[in-house]
Amino acid sequence: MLLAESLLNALHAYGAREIFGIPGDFALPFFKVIEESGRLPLYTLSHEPAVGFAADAAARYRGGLGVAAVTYGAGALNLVNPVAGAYAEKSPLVVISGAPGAQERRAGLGLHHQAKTFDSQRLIFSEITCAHTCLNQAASAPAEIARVLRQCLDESRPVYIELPRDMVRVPCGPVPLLPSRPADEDALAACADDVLAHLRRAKQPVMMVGVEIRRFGLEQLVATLASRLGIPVVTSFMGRGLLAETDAPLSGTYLGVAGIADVTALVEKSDGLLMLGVILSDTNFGVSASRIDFRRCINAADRQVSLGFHHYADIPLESLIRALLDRLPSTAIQAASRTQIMHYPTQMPHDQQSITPHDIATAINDLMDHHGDLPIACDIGDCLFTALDIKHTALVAPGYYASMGFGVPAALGIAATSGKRPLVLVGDGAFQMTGWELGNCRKASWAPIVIVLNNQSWEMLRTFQPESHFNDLDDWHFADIAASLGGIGIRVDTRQALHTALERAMAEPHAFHLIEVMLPRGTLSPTLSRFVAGVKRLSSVVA
Ligand code: TPW
Ligand code: MG
Repeated sequence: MLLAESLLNALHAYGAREIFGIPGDFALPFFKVIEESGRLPLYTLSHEPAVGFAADAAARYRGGLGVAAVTYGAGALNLVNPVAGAYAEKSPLVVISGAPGAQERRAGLGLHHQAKTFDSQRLIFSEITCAHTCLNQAASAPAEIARVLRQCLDESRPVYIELPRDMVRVPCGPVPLLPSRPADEDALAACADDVLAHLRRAKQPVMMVGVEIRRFGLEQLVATLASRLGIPVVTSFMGRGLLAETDAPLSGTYLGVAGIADVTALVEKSDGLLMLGVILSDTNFGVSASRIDFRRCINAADRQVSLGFHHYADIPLESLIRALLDRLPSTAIQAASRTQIMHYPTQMPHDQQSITPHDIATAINDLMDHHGDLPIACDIGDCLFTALDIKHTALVAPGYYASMGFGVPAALGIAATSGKRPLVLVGDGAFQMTGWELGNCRKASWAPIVIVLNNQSWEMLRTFQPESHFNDLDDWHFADIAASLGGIGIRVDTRQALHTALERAMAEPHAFHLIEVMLPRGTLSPTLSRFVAGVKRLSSVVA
């Protein structure tokens, strides 16, 4: 077997289902093996940031590894931002970069795409990945690949594999399939007992779920745990969309002062907050109405559990949840305290009024009520706050690292890995960054429905600094580019036209639809208005 074939087999065995990439001469030999082996489908895109976002989103949506394959230097270094985002938001993204071979490294010349030294690139990636390796020896390659891929899954963070081009066709053995690193049984038992005792003492326990429960494939187990415990469940902001495909009794999404008041009160008044896989970030907790005392919470994330002043190391989330389930009676408890607060606006009037972000959410809810749920890929900007008024459905979004440009490529990742038709919510500023990637839909038969919230503005920035004119963007007429990219574009500025465009998109599923929604500058979603007010209030307290 060739080394590249070993690597591809291992990627598949550890859970990858497709590869996104852009080749270069240092990567051409590997891409040849990808194509000719047919082991995993290869989707080429137009610019490496989109390759990273698409692979990341495929991993988030499907669960399991996402793969981005690129060339050395100019290719790989274009991936730094998406990989940093995947690190921050715990997505198991495997970066495979081509690289110079051993002989050319010895030639004494500076090689094209070389930044500083041959190792510069690997060192840069070492900062934003949880494991890295250079496959420059056939004998150790299988063990190295196994080590790195196991770590990727165990930590649910990106890893970096450098593949020198002269190693691609070297004979190599198969890669062992390593099981995930187990917990210490005694520590796990003590921890689970401790957690249950803490919950039993609490008068108002609440469960908050975060992205790790999807990363580790635990949504169904968590839904069962929630029903056996009989306590209310909320998602974190980053966790929006979690449990949507289960029957877990969700009360809503916690967003402090920016969120629904009842959900905020539920979380902040709890004396037993059980956080499962939640990232302790400012976007999740920075706008709390009354500060949550994390020392009084149970926090299980990053293979650790802390509660009060007790700390348990090396406890995988799945082991903890299974240990808790083992200790609970198998019947669901119908708790009187269960509160179902989720609601979403519906029935947008089909009239000649101009459109607000709230109307967009309402129109999408109407669409899903009629045609069934669509998975959503969302960018950063008011579109993400608008998404909070949309029915709770599967969602991928950069809610913490907050890189613009994520939404469109993420939808391509969802489409590639699931075959489903995603809905994209993206602002005009973010669309300027990666919207062009829609040109890759036709050859792959993807047909996302893309809603561009065109306020001709970096509106989120304007909310913080209204006096700055540089936040004004020009009017680019995005709908007009759709036809040349192989899709259908329509610009809408009334609620009637928005409704008609969405229905048409559902009726014509064979091409992407770009619905450019014109919004007057300064029209914000209700959640962004509350978020901005909250942040301003908090920063004035700090100042
Ligand atoms: C890669 C900083 C955060 S929000 C924003 C910027 C520039 C404006 C977004 O404009 P858009 O949406 O997309 O039109 P809206 O609703 O605000 O009008 N560069 C990157 N990522 C981020 N987050 C920024 C800059 C930013
Ligand atoms: Mg905008």
